[in-house]
Amino acid sequence: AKTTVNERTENIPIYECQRETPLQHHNEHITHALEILAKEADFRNDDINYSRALAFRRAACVFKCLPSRVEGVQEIQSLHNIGSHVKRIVEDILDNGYSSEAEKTENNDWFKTMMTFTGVFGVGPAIADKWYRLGLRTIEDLKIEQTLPNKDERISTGLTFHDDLTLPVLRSEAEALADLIRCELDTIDPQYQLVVTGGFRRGKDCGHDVDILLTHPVEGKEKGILEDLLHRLDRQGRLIYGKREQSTWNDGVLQGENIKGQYLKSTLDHFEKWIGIMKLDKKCRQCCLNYGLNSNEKQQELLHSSLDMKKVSHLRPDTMSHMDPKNNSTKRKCPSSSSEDRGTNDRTWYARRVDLIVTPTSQFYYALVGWTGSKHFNRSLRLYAQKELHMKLTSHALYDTTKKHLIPANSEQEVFKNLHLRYLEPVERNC
Ligand code: DGT
Ligand code: MG
Repeated sequence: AKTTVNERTENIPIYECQRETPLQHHNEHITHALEILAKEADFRNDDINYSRALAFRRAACVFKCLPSRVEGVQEIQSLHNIGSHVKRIVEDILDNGYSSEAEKTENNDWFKTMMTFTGVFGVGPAIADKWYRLGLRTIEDLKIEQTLPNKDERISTGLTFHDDLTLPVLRSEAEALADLIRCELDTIDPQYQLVVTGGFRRGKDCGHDVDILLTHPVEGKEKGILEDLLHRLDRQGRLIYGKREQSTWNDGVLQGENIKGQYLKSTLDHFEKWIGIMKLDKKCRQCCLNYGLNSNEKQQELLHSSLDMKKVSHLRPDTMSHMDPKNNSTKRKCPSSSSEDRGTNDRTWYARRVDLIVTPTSQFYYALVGWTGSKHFNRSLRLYAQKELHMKLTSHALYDTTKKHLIPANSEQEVFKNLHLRYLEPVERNC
């Protein structure tokens, strides 16, 4: 007999970090609407809307881990984190094929403009809203405005390379970039280690940036690596823009921060890092037939889907370091697309957003979990650690607030074990 979604999902655990959330799921028709509404609440940028955004995201996460497509509202009666508002939205989608509320939001002038403006490197909701109120609506408006408030060097660079930076970074580009950096590290000291984290590690095939974690097996030897590496990359003419932040970590940091305070909301950490824009050869851009990226139309769709780049990601895999691009027979060159050459015909490279994060080896596995994400998965881990274990988790460490000591980890599995959680592969952390 056919079991209902309800019967199969009664035991869905409360915390997202206790569930497997795959990249591809069965309820895109529902999560897409909820994520638009979450985004809209994010843009409103205050405490009430922070909670609203969270409620939409938590509901979306439940739908992402369901074993099949929801066909009737009765199927979701007993699920966690589905409030009356979300039920109304789901009902609307099931009755009409779409959510009128999400559609209205998507067509709203303010929302559309906020999406455009926050897509510029260096621009958050507060600045985007300020520009909207000045009557600005398009990237062109921003480029020609002589006295654009809050415009700094970062935003100027973001505007200059906006076309490049809204062209999703493909897995092949992340691999090429990692190879390039690994090559430099090897000449300095082959013991340096590098991992591509972020969405690529969770199996996405494209993203908005490349997140790279650097470490050295001897504690302390990681210091200075960033300066050396950046110097070498600069000499090769690879760097367009970047801001280097010094490490602000000390043993007091963890104990000092208010456990009920901002840290659940914030993704900020204390690692030495470089947040910047690099040049990457156009030829590194290879997409896969399998991923439906072979038509111009699909590429256009991808270009404009800044809200949810992972939609085109159908693949699995884990750490890039285990992937050999040469052996991957599904790879091929993308067909040339006018969109890919928007104003870049005269050059051989694209500007790509890159984050380089340096971690001491003793903090590496907590950093790896933190920088693999997803953001919502991290939030769930931290909330769970705090509420259920009276522990404080960050990208640096796990701190037992009762016993007042740090709990070390020598693998990602150990991070989960220390948290008394079943281990989840990176590809299962897509909530
Ligand atoms: P993407 O790049 O659009 O494909 O999506 P993600 O999932 O790679 O997101 P991204 O690049 O913003 O961040 C990667 C992960 O690293 C994400 O799960 C949260 C984490 N993260 C980002 N920025 C920070 C930060 O400043 N501090 C800490 N601790 N974590 C961060
Ligand atoms: Mg990323």
